[in-house]
Amino acid sequence: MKYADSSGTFGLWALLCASVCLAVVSAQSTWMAAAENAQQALISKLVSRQASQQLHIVEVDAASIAAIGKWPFPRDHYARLVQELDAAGVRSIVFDIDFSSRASRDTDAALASAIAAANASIVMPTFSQAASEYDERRLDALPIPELRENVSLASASVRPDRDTLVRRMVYGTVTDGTARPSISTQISGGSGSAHSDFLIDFGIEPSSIPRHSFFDIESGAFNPPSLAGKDVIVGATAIELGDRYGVPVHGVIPGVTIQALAAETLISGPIWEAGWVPFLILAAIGSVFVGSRQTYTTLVLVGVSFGIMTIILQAAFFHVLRMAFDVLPALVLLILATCGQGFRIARKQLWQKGLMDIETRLPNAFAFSRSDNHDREFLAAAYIKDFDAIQSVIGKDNIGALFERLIERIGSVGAMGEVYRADTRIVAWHPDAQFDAVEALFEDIAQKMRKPLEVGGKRIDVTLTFGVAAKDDLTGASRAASHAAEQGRLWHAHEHAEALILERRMTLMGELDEAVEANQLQVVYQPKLRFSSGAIESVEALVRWDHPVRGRMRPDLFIPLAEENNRIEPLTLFVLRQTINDLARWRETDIDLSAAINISATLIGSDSFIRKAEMILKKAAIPLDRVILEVTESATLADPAHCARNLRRFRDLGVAISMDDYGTGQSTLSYLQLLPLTELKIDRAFVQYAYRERSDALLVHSTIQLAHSLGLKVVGEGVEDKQCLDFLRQAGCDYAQGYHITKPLPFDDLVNFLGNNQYEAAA
Ligand code: G
Ligand code: G
Ligand code: MN
Repeated sequence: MKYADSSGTFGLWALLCASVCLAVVSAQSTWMAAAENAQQALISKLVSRQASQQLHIVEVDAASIAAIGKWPFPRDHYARLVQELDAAGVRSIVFDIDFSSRASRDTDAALASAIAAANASIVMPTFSQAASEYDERRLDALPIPELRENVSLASASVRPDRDTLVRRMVYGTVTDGTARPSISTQISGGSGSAHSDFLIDFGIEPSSIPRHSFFDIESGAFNPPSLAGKDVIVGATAIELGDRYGVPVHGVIPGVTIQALAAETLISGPIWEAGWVPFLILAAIGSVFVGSRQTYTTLVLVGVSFGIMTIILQAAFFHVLRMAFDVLPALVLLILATCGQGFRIARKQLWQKGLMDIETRLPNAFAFSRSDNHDREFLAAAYIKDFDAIQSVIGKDNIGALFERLIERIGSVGAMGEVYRADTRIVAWHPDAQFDAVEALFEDIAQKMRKPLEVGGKRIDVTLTFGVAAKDDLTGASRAASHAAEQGRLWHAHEHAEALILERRMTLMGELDEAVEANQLQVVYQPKLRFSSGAIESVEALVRWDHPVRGRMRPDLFIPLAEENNRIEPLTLFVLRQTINDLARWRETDIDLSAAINISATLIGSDSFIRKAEMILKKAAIPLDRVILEVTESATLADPAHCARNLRRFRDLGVAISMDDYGTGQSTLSYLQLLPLTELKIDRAFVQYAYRERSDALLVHSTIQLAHSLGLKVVGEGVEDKQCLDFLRQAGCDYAQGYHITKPLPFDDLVNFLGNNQYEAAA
């Protein structure tokens, strides 16, 4: 069943466009930014790492305040701190402490002279702040002039994002027309343009930055070599000093720690921000995969793995290459694609449910209406007789199995293609057959249905009737099939189909007339093996039609038509002439055969035929006892007495008379007495399985007895295997005919066949 699926690529494009729009909008929107920040924080957490150990923090902590007993510290404490650190050989001392106002003259001087004496480079902060709460002007707070002399100045400003978290740090600021580096730029010795900023790497573990208490350093209670060559940043960590900010991952931390983390970030090299495009492209590729999943399980599996892959890749890029990406648009695209595909799977399943018969899982009438039948010739339907009785025997649960077996059986006759359950008790299909072959097709199927179906451990007899209609007319075919059931006929054609069949037949009959003249008809011969001599003494002539368009046609496609349309006489006369010619040619090569010609019952009553046939026979250059007439049609003879008289005229010429297809139809016992017969052919339906079916065996045995008692020879037809042949021999049958000996053969092939004695192998 086909399912329109052009929405696939379109859907993908729509998704892509949607997520690009989303990415653009997300750059503006607060909550999208918040989501992006949250996931980046997650990445930082995933890839946490240690600080470089080059940078140490000297904390103005609670212990130092307690020891010194005063805040702000008198400046001589800073002087001692500078002296101690410098003596330890630090490379630089960076103050994240405000020196913009005077303390006392002598302590300020003490600090100034300590700075002047130090070898280490000293950095002091400038803070940019609002002039007052509602004043937009920004003032720059610089250290007092005495302290400023021997230090570098660096900006210590920290700028939280709108959600109050600090994520970024500037490379520098311009205050009062002077560009100044930020503390972190100053420490790392890097450069960058003022006002442009960078992401602080919160993957660096703050606790891995070495720390010292202010008072311990001032009082010399530390290990000086551990600080040699290091950079030291001095700042407040005591909670009561309030210099604290919220950051991602680590919560609220002191401003000095933020400065340290920013510096550490630059020491490792700044993070390159690669935006949202690369991962969106990756997600687009992922969406193609997602979009081709057909089950929920694989869909979720693929969707989730692409999501996880995005996070892992991003973490890897961050950790190894120090690249940060915006992945939210990509994740949104993946989620949308997964949901979208999930929706499509659901829709498709629902759709298929609507197209499927629940009991049998066959496509239903609705499915038929959606299918395309353009290249089909016609539609056939089979109606299951006594369906209710069958259902009550096998149970509702086995209906599916019943249809399965049934379709198997019908399918063994000819290809069916898609089979639909048109109705509770009707299946429909487009036979792989020509219109004029429907009758033969249905007869073949009916023949196959004689054997019971095995369903749920029970043997069920199923009788079918058939209907045909135009290729797209399901109702017509179904009605025709149930109509046939009501009428007790094998099949029925819906009106339109009937007209079509009629038309086809008429053209076919016109063609048959031409065929006789154009030599398209051929005669092939099927040998009969004589048991008593083990030799082939007789053959049956069978007509073939090599149709220029339809190829070789089976006689059952055109013989019944010819009979109905008065074309059987010329055809039969043709076969008679041809067979007599061939018999004469065989005799020239010393092959002495008898040949049987099939004569339709309708012809036996025809005086015109009898006259013409007599003429041909009288002129024949062969002994007429080599000719056998096989009376084929099993229907009642119109005027049995008249027919008997006609046949006697042939008998009088020496021609033998055979009764074909004995055991089927109306070939009644009375004919055996009435007609001047010499031979009886038992129908293959009884012969084929007589070796294992008791009732068949009984009929074969009694027919042979009866025939012999009437002085008739008996032929067993349709011998397809050795068991069958052996059975007939033992039953006292006189001749055997069938594929086991050979199929019907053209003239030359038969000569070869006899020459090679191939039949002996069969016997
Ligand atoms: O093998 P085969 O498919 O040829 O035979 C199919 C049917 O056609 C058989 O029933 C056979 O008797 C019949 N048939 C074959 N040839 C002739 C013929 O020349 N005349 C008539 N009336 N029937 C024939
Ligand atoms: O008797 P009648 O003319 O109906 O039989 C001839 C038909 O039987 C032809 O169609 C011929 O091809 C067919 N036929 C001959 N031998 C066999 C056989 O062994 N098996 C089957 N199924 N058909 C056979
Ligand atoms: Mn025959």
